[in-house]
Amino acid sequence: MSDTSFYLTTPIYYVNSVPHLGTAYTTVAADALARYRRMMGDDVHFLTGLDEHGQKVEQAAAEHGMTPQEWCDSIAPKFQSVWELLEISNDDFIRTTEPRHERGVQQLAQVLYDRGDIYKGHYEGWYCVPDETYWTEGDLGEGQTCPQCGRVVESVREDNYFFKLSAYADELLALYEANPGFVGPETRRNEVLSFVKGGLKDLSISRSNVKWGVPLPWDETHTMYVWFDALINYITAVGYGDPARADEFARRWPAQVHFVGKDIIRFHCVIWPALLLAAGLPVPKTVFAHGFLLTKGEKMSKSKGNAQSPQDLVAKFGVDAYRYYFLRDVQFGMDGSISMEAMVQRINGDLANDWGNLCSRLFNMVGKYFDGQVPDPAGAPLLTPEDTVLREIALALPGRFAAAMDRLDYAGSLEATWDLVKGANRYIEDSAPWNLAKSEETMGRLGAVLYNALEAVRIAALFCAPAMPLTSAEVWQRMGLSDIRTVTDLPAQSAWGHLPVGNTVVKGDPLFPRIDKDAE
Ligand code: ME8
Repeated sequence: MSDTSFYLTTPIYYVNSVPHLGTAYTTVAADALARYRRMMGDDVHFLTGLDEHGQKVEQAAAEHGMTPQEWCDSIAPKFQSVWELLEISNDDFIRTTEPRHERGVQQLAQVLYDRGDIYKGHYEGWYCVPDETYWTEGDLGEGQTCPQCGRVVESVREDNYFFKLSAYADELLALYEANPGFVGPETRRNEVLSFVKGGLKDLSISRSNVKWGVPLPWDETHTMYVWFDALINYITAVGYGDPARADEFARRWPAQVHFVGKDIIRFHCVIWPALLLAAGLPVPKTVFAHGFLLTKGEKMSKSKGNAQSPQDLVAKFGVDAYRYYFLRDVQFGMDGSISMEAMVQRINGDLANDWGNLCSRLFNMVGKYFDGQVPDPAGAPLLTPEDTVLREIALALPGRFAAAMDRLDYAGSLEATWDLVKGANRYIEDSAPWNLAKSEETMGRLGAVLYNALEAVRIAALFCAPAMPLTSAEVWQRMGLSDIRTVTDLPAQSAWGHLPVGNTVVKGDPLFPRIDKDAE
């Protein structure tokens, strides 16, 4: 394992809801990066988890006649099982009600208190319970509604403890200036900059009327504001607050990427780094905020009722097709419309026709012409122009893929991969193996053509693996190769000519059955 720690996180999701397309979107995207970095040999640590405290959870539990802890315990397995279904390869799953977290949160609060960054004050203003966010009168929409979610806010009058957020504005601006990659994408960076330049107010970090939370260590009549508690999960999960895990914390922190949606950018790009700066801890390398998934005119659910859940879509299309669609069809960082039509089109076009069909017909020909064994390309040593073109596409892919993934441009990374998939299909058309098979004299060339096409498939499967781990593993297995999920040397593996001659190739069932449009 390499020395390079690559620590990445998703938001910890509220337990007032079960996993849905939005939370699954962030989690799948983070998973694809985690898988890619593992393939690059990094020592990856991928964290997701649950945000279990606060007024909203207190209320949800009461509505269901449960204690808050019982409520959380009933929701947590639902997240874990959906993440398993979606092949999420998280290394840890943190719940903010765990002692390891509560201990660390209390420690951080105490550090800030001791440094004089927390003081007691009085809060009078508005609070949106679903968003767990404080608002001032001037922020509100018509009818005293939350400017973010549009729901009616509550009036709050409490003695609270405040964090001196306003004192960190200059340091935050210096941070954004010195680290242009701290907030991504660029549009979000501008939003954060103008927010901070507009002036920061101190932040209430405790609630005296909410019982379901971590008590402040110096005043147990207050519980911590749920966002203060939640943000700190990113460090408590990797050992902050536990002397026995000091080495682990030093190795893992700071994180490489926090994946978040654009709705929670201020918490992650303003409050979180200010808390870390105040505590004298390093800030994360990047907070990347993706856009919202939008369903045009309820297309996802209209005809089929409840097709909105990840489970329903996976049952219909399979997990790899699900993951591929969201990563390929929505430009990561922008809002994106999703629809059943677009999903079926991607599955039938890119997956069934281009990729699945390439594997089927190629493996079929190897079975038919070479008894299911990888032929020796040495029978036709000369490179034709078609051979050269195919190899060049394959040689360019690792660099193009890496550049796209470094920008978290999943669509771009898959587009680069599809150049090879399409190139291989074209290569087969142009080389017409079925004609070469007609004469003994061209059998050498036939072997070379099939070898080259198989090699393109082997390499394409490698680059499909972060998005589509199951089918890539299946393709490698059908080619007699090792478990693709154990690859940690992607650059070496993606060099041309690794496919062993004589490997057994089996055709198998279609990787991606075509979806009958009328059935949808
Ligand atoms: O905010 N499109 O949790 P949450 C894309 N507990 N992504 C979406 C989405 C949509 N329509 N809807 C939700 C919280 N998401 C806090 C986080 S972190 C310290 C605490 C995704 O359950 C997106 O990542 O409301 C968004 O930021 C997140 O779910 C909000 O999840």
